[in-house]
This record gives sequence, C-alpha cells and structure tokens, in this order.
Amino acid sequence: MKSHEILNHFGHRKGQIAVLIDPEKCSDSAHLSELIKKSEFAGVDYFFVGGSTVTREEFLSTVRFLKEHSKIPLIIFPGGAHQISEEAHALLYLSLISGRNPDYLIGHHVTSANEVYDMELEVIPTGYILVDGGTKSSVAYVSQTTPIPNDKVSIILNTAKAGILQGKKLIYLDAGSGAEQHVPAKVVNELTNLNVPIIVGGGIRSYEHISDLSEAGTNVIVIGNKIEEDLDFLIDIKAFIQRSHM
Ligand code: 1GP
Repeated sequence: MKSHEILNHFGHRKGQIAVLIDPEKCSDSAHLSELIKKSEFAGVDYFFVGGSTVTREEFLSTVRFLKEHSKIPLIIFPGGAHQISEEAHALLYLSLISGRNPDYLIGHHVTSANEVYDMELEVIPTGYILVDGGTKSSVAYVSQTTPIPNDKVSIILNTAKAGILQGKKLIYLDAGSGAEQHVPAKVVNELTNLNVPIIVGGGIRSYEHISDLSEAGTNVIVIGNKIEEDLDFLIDIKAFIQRSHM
C-alpha cells in the first residue's frame, strides 16, 4: 500500500488514457494479446481492470495475463470485494459517494480489509460518482443506486467536495459503461480547482470526446466499450496521444 507513485502519476498531466478491460468480456487470450500490442503501440498510459459482474477466477486470470505480457501499469477498478490482487500496481479503493447504499460505501471494504491491508499494493481512496449517462448502467443496477443527473453540477461538485473532506485522494466521474452521453466537459471543468486528480469514464467513443474531456481538465480518460468493439480505435488514441505530447 505503500507508495503514492500511481496517484502522483494520475495528477501529473491532463489527457492520460486508460483502457478498461472487463475480464468477463475479454477472456480470449488471442484478443487480449492483440489489445496489449495495440495499446502499447498507441502509448496508452494505464490498463484498468474490473467489472460489475466478474467472477474471481475471470478477474485473477486476466490480471495475471496482463501482468505477464505487458509493461503498462495495471490498476484495479473493482466491481466488488473479490476483485483484488497483489499483482496489480494499484487499487482504486472506491466509495460510491453518489449513492446511499452502505454496501458500496463501507460494506465491501470491511469484507476485504484484512486482505488488502497487508498487500504490497498502492491503495488509492477514490470518491466514485455516478453521473446519469442516458441509459441504465450495470453499475447503477448492481449497486442499486441512482446516478446524479448530469445537469445538476452543484450536486456533483458538493458530492466531490464531501468525498475530499472525507479523505478521498481522487474523484472518478462515471457515466456507466455504454452510456449514451459521457460526463459533460463542463462538469469536469467545475471540479478542476479541487486539486485532486479527476478520472472520467463511460460512453467515450470518439477522438472529439477525448479531446474535449482533456481540455476540460480530465487527468485520466477511461475507454472500455469502444475499444472492445473496435481495436483500431487505438489508432485514433495514438493520434491524440502524439498530439498531446507535442
Ligand atoms: C469506465 O464505465 C466506464 O468508467 C467504461 O465505459 O465501456 O462506455 O467506455 P465504456
């Protein structure tokens, strides 16, 4: 749990890219190998791994495969207490602060605390905020919580502030996997002076989406579905990364 290396890295620059791998959907090793190759070629900053309905076996075998075959830092984005592994570089220690379900505020944490506490793994206290993306997301369904409407900027801002006051080091805004609408850039913009890194995910499907969110001040942009559907989207990502490093 020890260093703050990944947290510092999240904060050091805007417009970093994370590819989200849901082990339930990505169990085929040929596909994973191709994904790794193209992600490395594109210059992707992180792999996030996790999912709302993943089993422990699926999770562990995907983590192991990624660790063995790639140098890209591996961050756990857990859907539940069973999705933990010391083989990853960091764990987003999520509290679903947009919701009022105690299981996702403290319950899963207590279940896994004994194991996580002694792990040689960077644990990053994360305020996880679901923002309405126009579709009922798996995470909203599984957590039985209601996302915050995306035009209620002051509620989102106050939720983030409350999280930071409680000690969260990172804010993750998620419109949910497969969202019709990603988190609006103006919402991100309102949160940038809170001085913690901001991660945004859900429904990000184009170069323009990435570029808008980056300009608004997002530190890490998470892309799942679009890459699952079309690995060649990593070519657009490479173009974005090259431009943003100029
Ligand atoms: C990660 O839920 C997102 O925060 C992933 O969303 O699958 O729509 O990219 P997509």
